[in-house]
Amino acid sequence: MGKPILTIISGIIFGLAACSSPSVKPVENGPDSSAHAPVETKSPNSDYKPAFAGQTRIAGVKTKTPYEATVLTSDLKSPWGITSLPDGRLLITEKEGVMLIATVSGQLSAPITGIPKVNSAGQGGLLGLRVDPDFSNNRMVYWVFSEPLTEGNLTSVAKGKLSADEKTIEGATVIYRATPAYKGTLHYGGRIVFDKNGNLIISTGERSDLETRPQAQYLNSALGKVLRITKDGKPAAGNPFTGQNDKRPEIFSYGHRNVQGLAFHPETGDLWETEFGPRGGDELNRIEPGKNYGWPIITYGIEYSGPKVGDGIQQKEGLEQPVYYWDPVISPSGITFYSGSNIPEWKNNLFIGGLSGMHIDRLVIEKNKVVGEERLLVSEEQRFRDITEGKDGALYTITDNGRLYRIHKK
Ligand SMILES: [Ca+2]
Repeated sequence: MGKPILTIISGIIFGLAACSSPSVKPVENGPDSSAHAPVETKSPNSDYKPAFAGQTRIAGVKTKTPYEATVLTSDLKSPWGITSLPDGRLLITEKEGVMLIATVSGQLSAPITGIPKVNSAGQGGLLGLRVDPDFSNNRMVYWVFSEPLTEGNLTSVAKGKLSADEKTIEGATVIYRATPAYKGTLHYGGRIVFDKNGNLIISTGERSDLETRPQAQYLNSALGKVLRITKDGKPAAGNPFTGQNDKRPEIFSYGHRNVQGLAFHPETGDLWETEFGPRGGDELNRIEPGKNYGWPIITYGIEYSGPKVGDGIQQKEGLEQPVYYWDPVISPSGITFYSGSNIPEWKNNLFIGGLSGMHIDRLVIEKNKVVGEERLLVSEEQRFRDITEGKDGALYTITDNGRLYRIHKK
C-alpha cells in the first residue's frame, strides 16, 4: 500500500510545481520513471527566462538503487584533482603543490617529489591531473597548475614520469603556458582530460577581473578557453583556428568564464564542460570545436554586486546556449560521466562536484538535453572539488576539507 500512496503524493507535488514553473517537464521514458519537483527551491537572482524548456530547474529524480558513501580518509589537505591509476589506486593533487597516491582503502602515500613550484594563493595551486593512456608502459603524468612568473601568474601544463618507486616525478617539464600572464590569483580553470586521439583538453579561466574578462572573446589570448594540445604542448592537428592569422591554433572553443569541469560522454564521445557563472549562471555546455560560448556577452548570471553583466542579455545569434544552467549557483567543479556497472541506473549520467552547492549533482541526460536532476550527499555538507569513476565502477570524490569518499552500491 505504501508505495502507490507515495507515488500519488509525489505526483501531486510535481503537478503543483509544474503549475508555478513553466520550465518544469516530466521525465518521460527515462531511467527514472517517477518525476519529482525540481531540486532547486530557492529564488533565482534575476528574472531572466530560459531559452528553452528544461534549460534550468528540470524535474527532480531519485536513485532507486541503495547506495552509500564511505569516507576513506579525512587526511587530505585541500585536494583539487583525482584520477585513477591502472591498478585502481588514485592519484590526487592538493592545492598547495602536493601530488600523492591513495589506495581504495584510504591509505595515503608521502608527497611525491619533483613537482615544480606552484602559486597557491587565491584559487591557484596544483590543479587537475591525468595519467597517460599508455601509463602502464610509459608512467607519464600530466597536470595543470598556476605558475608564478615575474610578469604574473598563469595556467600552465606540465608532464613528468612517475618513478618506479613512486616517490618522485622525474624530468618534470612545462609543456604549455596559457598566456598572457596576469597579476591576479582567480579563475585559472585547471582541468585536463585526454581525448580519444591522445591529445590533451585543457580548461582555462578569464582571470576574473574586468580588465581581463574581455579576453574570453579574444582568439589571440588563451584566457577563458578550452584548449586542445598534444602531449608535447603543441596545438593539436585539426583544431578550428589552425592557420588563421592572429588566432591561436591551440584554441578549441571560447567565450568561457572559468571552466573546472571537463568530461567525454562515454557513448556519444562528445566533450562536455561546466563553468562557474557569477551570481547565477553556472553552465553545462556541450563543446563543439570553434564555437563561442558567450561569456561575457550573454549570461544567465548577474554581477556579484547586483548589476547586469554588460548589456544584460541571455541570447544572441552566433553564441551558444548552455545545455543547462543554475541560478542560484552550485559552483560546479570536477565532473565525470558514469560508465560503470556498479549502479546500472547511473549509466551515462553526469556527476558534478558542487562547491557552494555542497552536494554531488547528478544529471540524467538524453539526446543532449538534461531530463532529470538529483542532489547526492547533501547531508555531508562538503564542498565537492572533483569526482572520478574508479576502475571498480564506484565513484570517488574529494572535498575541500580533505575527505575522500567512495560512492558505491550498498
Ligand atoms: Ca555561456
